Amino acid sequence: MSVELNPVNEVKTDTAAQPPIRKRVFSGIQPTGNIHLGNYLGAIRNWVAEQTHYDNIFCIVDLHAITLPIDPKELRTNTRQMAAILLASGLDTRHCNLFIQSHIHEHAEMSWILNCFTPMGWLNRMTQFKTKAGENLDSVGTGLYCYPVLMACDILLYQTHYVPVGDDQRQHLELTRDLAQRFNSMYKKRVFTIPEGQIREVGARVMSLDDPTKKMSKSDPNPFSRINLLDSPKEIKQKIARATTDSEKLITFDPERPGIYNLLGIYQLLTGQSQQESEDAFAGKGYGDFKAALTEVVVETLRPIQQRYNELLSDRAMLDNILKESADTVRPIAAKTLQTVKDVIGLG
Ligand code: ATP
Ligand code: LTN
Repeated sequence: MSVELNPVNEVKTDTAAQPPIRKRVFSGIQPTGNIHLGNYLGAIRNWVAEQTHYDNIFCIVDLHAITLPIDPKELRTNTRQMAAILLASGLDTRHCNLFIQSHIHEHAEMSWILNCFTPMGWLNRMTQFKTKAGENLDSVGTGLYCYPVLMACDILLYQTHYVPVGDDQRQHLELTRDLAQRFNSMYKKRVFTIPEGQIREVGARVMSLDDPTKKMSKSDPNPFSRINLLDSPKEIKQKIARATTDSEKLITFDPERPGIYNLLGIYQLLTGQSQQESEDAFAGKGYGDFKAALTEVVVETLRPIQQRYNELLSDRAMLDNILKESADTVRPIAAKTLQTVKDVIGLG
């Protein structure tokens, strides 16, 4: 029996305005706290903007979050907070599904299976592992090493077509595609859909405010390196005021000047202007004017998100219900793919 390319078609009922079968999108985000403007511009905002175009599945990847030490209480809190932030940013569960990874046990089970099919050489090449393990190569858990395989399982379980992520996930996506192709060709069946990354050119790499040669990151120990989505207007003002620039005066997109390039990029993305329009807005002006304008744009973008976030978090039962409904909706897709994999390799 050959396996269908896209075994479970639709999660949501299509409306008349949409083509009958939409392509499936899957993406994930770790509930590790400190969610920042890079996550918003590189990932979340794109998920929201395109949520009506696709059959979307978004996942809060708590199994990934335990690949580095994390306090249990903090993990549980972060997971709900992440759900609230995503919904407050505009994800609408009438158009997409949003669930917690550990609520669908197929992810962990598939992960064991695909670990057995992943050459160590492939994982040895993963740069994120090297960065995150740092000096602790002998003491980090093997989960951190196998992290990309779990990510591949997330994607492949749902027969995903597109994976919208930031630039830092490029290598993990390649591994996912390689793994799917290898498995399909080993068993001469199209068990997995081969996914494609959706990495937007603009916003895919928002840089750190204090060191604009590094990406803005949740795990950077310096809080002044990022603007968190839940920062107060005062914190935003302070962080932008301290952001690294240079001694030149022009407010232009000059890649040789990474500080202003990054800040102007954030301004451009949040205002929806072209590069030229953003440069024109500050012609003849200095950093003071520019930073004040950027502060205002960031504060005004985050204000409604923060307001809605607080409302959502105050109704924990409703939030849990949304997450459960989504998990119940998508679980059969994952179960079907896992069963196919087990059948093909002879388990059971
Ligand atoms: P960490 O830096 O601690 O690994 P993170 O900030 O990369 O965490 P994730 O949960 O791993 O956060 O990423 C969530 C999404 O945000 C992913 O799609 C990722 O590609 C994107 N993303 C993360 N950082 C940036 C950034 N600086 N610019 C653009 N997109 C980003
Ligand atoms: N590794 C990703 C998070 C992630 C993900 C996924 C993204 C886990 N599973 C599946 C896309 C699809 C990260 O750290 N940003």
